[in-house]
Amino acid sequence: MTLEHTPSAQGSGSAATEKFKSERVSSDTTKERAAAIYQDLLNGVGDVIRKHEVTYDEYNVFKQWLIDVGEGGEWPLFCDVFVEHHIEEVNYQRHEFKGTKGSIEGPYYVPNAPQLPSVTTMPMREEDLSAPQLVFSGQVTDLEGKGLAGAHVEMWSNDADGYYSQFAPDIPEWNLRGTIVADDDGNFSITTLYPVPYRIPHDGPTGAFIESYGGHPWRPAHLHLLVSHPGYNGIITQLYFNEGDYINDDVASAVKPELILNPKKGDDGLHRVNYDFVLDPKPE
Ligand code: MBD
Ligand code: FE
Repeated sequence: MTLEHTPSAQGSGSAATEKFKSERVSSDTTKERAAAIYQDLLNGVGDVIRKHEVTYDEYNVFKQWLIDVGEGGEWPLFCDVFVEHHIEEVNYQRHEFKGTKGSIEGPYYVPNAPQLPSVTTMPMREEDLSAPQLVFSGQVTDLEGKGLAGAHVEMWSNDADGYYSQFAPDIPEWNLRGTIVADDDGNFSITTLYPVPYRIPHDGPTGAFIESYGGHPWRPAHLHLLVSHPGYNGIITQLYFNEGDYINDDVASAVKPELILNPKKGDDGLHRVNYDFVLDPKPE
């Protein structure tokens, strides 16, 4: 790892915050629903304070920490690591999807990654190419197993040093990012860096939070995916690797057993694995 490749939490955090702000989000939540959520939220905070008899010093450290997270641009990072898995599970169960299980998006998705053919190698730097490689192939189908021609498999992952392009300095813009266009039967085959465990940025307030309770900032090795086809519910998910470090101890609590791959190493040194994505039709 070279020094130029060491991004600070501040740098990756504020890049994630700038990206998030550009999305201009909104919600049509009613006043009644807002009141119910806020009451429960504040009552929950009150219960915790009473249960643990939180001190004024602890309260003031908390206020300072909230300020630090905002100034460091780490709210997208903190929320996606510690809160998003609840949101993802609640929404997944509510719609009773039958297709491939989703998982959290995390703070580092970038839309409109360049299109790549159905059989492709991800854009990689030399240091990524000289690390172990994975051939990840599969088919995108509907619930009946019919291939979805030209389905989009958007994939993004961290590099050999553990960093995401566009969220760390000195990495080519679309490194390890791409929109793979499946063939007429929905098939794809992607050669990529065999993912390595990833440490979330930990030199800022999110790291201080983790340190304060004696935790660790690691996520197991993972691939991020957004699989979509017109007329179908797009899925955001992640795939993990059997027996990898932190698979049972993900700081972001985002591993699901259905999403763990078991690649086999071939005589040519390449690891290969197959995984099919099943998309639910859009309601209506
Ligand atoms: C990541 O790479 C990630 O996947 C999540 C969920 C949070 C921070 C960084
Ligand atoms: Fe990630």
